[in-house]
Amino acid sequence: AKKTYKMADDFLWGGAIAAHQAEGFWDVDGKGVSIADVLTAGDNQTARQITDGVVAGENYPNHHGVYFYETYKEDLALLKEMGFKAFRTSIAWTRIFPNGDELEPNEKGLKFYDDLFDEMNRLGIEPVVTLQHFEMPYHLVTAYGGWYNRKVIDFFERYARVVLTRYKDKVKYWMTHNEISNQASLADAHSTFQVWVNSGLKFDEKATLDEKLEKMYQAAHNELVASARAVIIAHELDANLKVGCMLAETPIYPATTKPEDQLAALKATQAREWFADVHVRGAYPATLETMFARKGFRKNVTEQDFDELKRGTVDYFAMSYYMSWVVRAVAEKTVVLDDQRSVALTPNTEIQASDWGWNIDPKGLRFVLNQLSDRYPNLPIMIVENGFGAYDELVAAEDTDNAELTVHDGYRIDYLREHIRAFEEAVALDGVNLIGYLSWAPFDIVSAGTGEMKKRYGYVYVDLDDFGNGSGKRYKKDSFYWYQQVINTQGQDL
Ligand code: P53
Repeated sequence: AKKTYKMADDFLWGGAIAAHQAEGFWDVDGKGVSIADVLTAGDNQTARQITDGVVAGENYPNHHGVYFYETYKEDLALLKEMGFKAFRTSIAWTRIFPNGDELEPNEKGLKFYDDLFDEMNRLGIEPVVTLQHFEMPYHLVTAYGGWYNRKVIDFFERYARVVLTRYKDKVKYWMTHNEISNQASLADAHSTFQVWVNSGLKFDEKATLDEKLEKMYQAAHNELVASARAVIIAHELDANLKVGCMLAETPIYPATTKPEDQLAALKATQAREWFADVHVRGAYPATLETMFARKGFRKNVTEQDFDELKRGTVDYFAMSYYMSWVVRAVAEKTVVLDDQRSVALTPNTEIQASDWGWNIDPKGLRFVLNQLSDRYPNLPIMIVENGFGAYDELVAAEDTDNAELTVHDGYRIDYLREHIRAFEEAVALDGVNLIGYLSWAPFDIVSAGTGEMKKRYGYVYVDLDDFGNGSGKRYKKDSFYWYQQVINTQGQDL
C-alpha cells in the first residue's frame, strides 16, 4: 500500500454545501427570490434556463433543495457521527435582504442562521460561511443590472455588515464570493450559467465577445471591491475573524510540448487566476492592467476602490477542486487574455472523466496546491469543495447499522481517497500550508450546474428525485463509514 500521512490535530476535516442547493423553503419566512430561484432543471446534455421571474409550470429544483431549512438538526447529527470538525454553508442573501436594496434586514432570516450556527457550535462543528454563493437577490438583477452596477457594492456591504456583526461570535471562518474565477471562462459552453450565478449578468444574444468581457470585468471589479469592504468590516469587528477568497482551481495543462501550447496554457491560467492576486495582494497583475488599457475595459473605478482593495486583502485562500483542463493554441491567432478563442480546450486522453465529463485528476490537486503555495507563500489554504458527482443506486443493506437501504459507492471512495492522498502529499512532501478539507456535499443536494438530484456527491443518500419526489429520507452510503475512518485516523487510513 502507498504511504499515507497524518494531518495535524487541528486540521479541519469536514464538508460543504450551499444554501440554495439544500435549504428549500425558497419563499417562506420573508425570503426573497434569488437568481437561483429562476434557474430551471437541466441535465448532462441540457443547460439550465434562466426564466424571467418564477414562471408557473416550470421545474425549479432549488425551490425544494433537500429541505435542509427544516432538517438541519438531523443532517448535522449525521455529520457529527462522521466526526466532522467543520462544515461550510452559505447564507442566502435573500433571507436577510429579500430584494437586496432594503434598509432593514429580515429578522426571521437572521434567526434561522442563529439557530443553525448555534447547533453547529453545540456539536463542536466549526462553521465556515460563504457570503455569496450563486444566490444574489433577483431584484438586484432586474432593477440594477446585477454586479455591473456599482450600487450593488453598497448593497452587499450592508448585507455583509449585518451578518458579520450578528454572527461574529458564532462564526470565525468566512469567505466572500464563491468561485469568483468561474465567470472568466466566457468562451466555454457554460458561460451563460457562470456569469449569471457569479454576477447576475445575462447577455444579449447579439453581444460581441468584447461587450461580454467588458461587462464581466467591471462586474468582477465591483465584486472584488465589495469583498475587500467585507474583509475590512470583519477585521474592525474582531481582528480574529478570518475572511477568505474562494476560487475554482483547475490546473490548465498544455496539449503538447509545442511552445505555443505552453503559452496558451499560461494565458488561460492567467485569465482565471488574476482574481486571486486582487484578493490576496490587493492589486491587479500587470497582464490584466495592460489588457484593460488596451481594450478600454474596467473604466468605472475610483481611487477609493484601489485603496480598499489594498486594505481588504484576505486572511486565507479557499478553493474548490474538481478537475483539470488541457488547452492548445489555435494556430491562426495570437494568444491573448481577451480572446479566449485563441485557446481551445481539448480532451485529456491520459485520464478518465466522470459521467458529466469532468476530468478526474487527483495529481492535479497536488499540482495546483504547489502553484498557489509558490505564488502566495505562507497564506493558509483551505480546500472547501472537492467530490465526485455520480449516479447512485439505492439498494438493500446487509450489514449497515439499523438502516434498511444503502449505496455501495466504491467509485466515490476511490475518487476521494486519491484526492486526499494528493493533498496529504502536498502537505507532507511539499510543505503546503493546508488548514482544512471540506468535501463537496456530505449529503446529496441539488447540482448547481445541472439542477439534477441524480448527480450525487453525498456520504448520505437523500431520497428525492429530479422533480422533488421521494420520501426525503437520509441513508448512509458505504462512503459514510469510510470517511468516518479517514477523519478518525487524521487521514492515515485511506
Ligand atoms: P455541480 C463548474 C465547475 C466547477 C465547479 O458542481 C462548479 C461549477 C458550477 O457548476 O461549481 C461548484 O453541482 C459550486 C457548487 C457546485 C459544485 O461545484 O454542478 O461551488 O455550488 O454544486 C459541484 O456538480
